[in-house]
Amino acid sequence: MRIVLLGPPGSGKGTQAALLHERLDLAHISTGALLRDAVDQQTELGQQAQRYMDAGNLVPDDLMLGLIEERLGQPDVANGFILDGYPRNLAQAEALDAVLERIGQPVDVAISVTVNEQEIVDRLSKRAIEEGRSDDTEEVIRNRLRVYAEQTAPVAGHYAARGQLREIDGMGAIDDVQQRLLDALQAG
Ligand code: B4P
Repeated sequence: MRIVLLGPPGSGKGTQAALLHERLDLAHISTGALLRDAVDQQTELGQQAQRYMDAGNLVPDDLMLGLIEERLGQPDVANGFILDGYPRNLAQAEALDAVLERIGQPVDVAISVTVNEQEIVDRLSKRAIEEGRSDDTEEVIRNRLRVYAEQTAPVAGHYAARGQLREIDGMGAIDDVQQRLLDALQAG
């Protein structure tokens, strides 16, 4: 199965994708995690991406396309995948369609995880204390939410137009959200 997970920062995409990866043995492709690795290793991509991430802005599409194409070329993708954090704007959604068509692995379903704004701020502020991620400060969280509303929210419409979008409630306990996700995947 090939799944796109959509949702604002803090909606639990990364958390849910990791659980789904264990349960269904699908490749978990998190562009945020790939970028953070590149920053840690100070690769050329990491050096270019860091300032965008630290400000809570999207990393330019051309850099992202190279990264996602390389990841989708790896052998574990043949078993299916969960895309967590990509696509994040309409141009990325169209670029992804083209890459997936080329490799014969089109998206089956897009799941949008919804949570209210106060919950997002609470979760990310908690993570800031626990993990110290440089983009979890209050000002940057606010910008990430703005970028999400302007650029990423319209991506849901891209999948809805093809009848591929399902929505789940991301509020409540992690296991409960996972169960809703599994139910949505089984809903056919
Ligand atoms: P991401 O790594 O995707 O960051 P995120 O949107 O905050 O989501 P994440 O998956 O980490 O958090 P989650 O909701 O699971 O991106 C970081 C940056 O990379 C972006 O701002 C951008 O600059 C760049 N980037 C990434 N992809 C890009 C792309 N395609 N194009 C351009 N730029 C890109 O979890 C948040 C917290 O909530 C966690 O601490 C978790 O433990 C907690 N949580 C989860 N579920 C919970 C629940 N049910 N109850 C309580 N807490 C919960």
